[in-house]
Amino acid sequence: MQEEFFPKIQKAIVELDEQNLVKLTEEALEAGVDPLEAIERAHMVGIQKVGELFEAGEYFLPEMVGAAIIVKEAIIKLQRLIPQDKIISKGKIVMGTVQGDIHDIGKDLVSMWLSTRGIEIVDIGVDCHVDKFIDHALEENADIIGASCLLTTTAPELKKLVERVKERGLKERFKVLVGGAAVHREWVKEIGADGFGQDMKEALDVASFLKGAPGLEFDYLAHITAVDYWDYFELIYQLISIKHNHGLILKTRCYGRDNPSLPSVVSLWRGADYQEREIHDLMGITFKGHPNMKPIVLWPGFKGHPLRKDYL
Ligand code: B12
Repeated sequence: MQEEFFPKIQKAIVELDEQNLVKLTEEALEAGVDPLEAIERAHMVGIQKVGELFEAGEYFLPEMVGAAIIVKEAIIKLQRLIPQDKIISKGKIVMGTVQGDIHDIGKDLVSMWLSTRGIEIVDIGVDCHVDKFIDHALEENADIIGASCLLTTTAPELKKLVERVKERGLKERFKVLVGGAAVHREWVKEIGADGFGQDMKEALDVASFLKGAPGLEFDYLAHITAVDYWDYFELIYQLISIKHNHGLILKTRCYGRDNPSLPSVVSLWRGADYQEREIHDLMGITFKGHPNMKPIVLWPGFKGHPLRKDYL
């Protein structure tokens, strides 16, 4: 089973066993593991575990540096294997890590994820002054500024960035998207940033959700459908911009068969209301934040979800 590779890869990262990491990653790919899934479920979890050990005082800086190096290398190799989606061609994001912070694995992963969706990335690196973000966004004629921040001590830089964008009279010109371990959703609202990404998928959601970003403006959700791949469910959203006459297919996955769930998009597109309810009936996926998740095609008391592979 492909699943077996994930804990083994995580263990190799925690043990800083580079040779084994390379070997297991190669074996996983040969066994048909999707590169993006490997990154999300093995490499990212492995490096988080190293962080937990560091926090618990069991690992020290050299271990964290060692783990970061081998994970970055593995991710770079995997990244080359991910097909680039050319459906969107108009979005451009300037992406960097805030001043005082040199963590770049998360920033690079989010960039990679967005670029697989056709969004153009301008990477300005780490330890970036707020004006560097803005100057590059202007020079590159970007639509979005993306800032990563992992340290609580540097989190005020994000607030500064949002304020500086306003001060320079560019609030309407750029959307500001923030993320990283030091950032929390509630706080993001408070500082007035336009979007927040907890992880790669959310970053994609947020970016796509930025219906207002010049050049994107996906104002119409044509339909949502779901496919049961047994190991995961794939959700497919077909978005259209009536204004620009372009379209985008957004795909995301959710794992676990007991209680799979995803955020609802009803607050963005009213049309998602019935469609999410239908998917809930037929696939048993719950949409968090849906205003009324009651059955739509099945009758009360109906057992199971008829479009699932395990439905008999
Ligand atoms: C690897 C690592 C390092 C490496 C970084 C190497 C590199 N090239 O990035 C090294 C060893 C250099 C390092 C140094 C330090 N680190 Co460090 N590090 C980590 C560790 C273990 C993993 C970070 C990581 O790469 N995670 C994997 C990625 C994929 O996750 P992520 O960054 O969160 O990104 C995801 C999301 O947050 C989101 N995202 C991220 N950015 C963005 C941006 C946008 C726009 C969006 C939408 C989304 C988004 O999407 C990503 C994918 O899902 C974390 C532990 C942890 N749990 O985070 C500590 C951690 C962040 N480090 C910590 C500390 C304290 C330090 C040091 C101060 C240690 C020291 N005493 O010197 C220094 C600081 C150096 C500096 N000035 O920046 C603390 C921070 C504590 C805090 N609350 O402030 C942590 C949490 C460890 C801990 N538990 O104590 N570190």
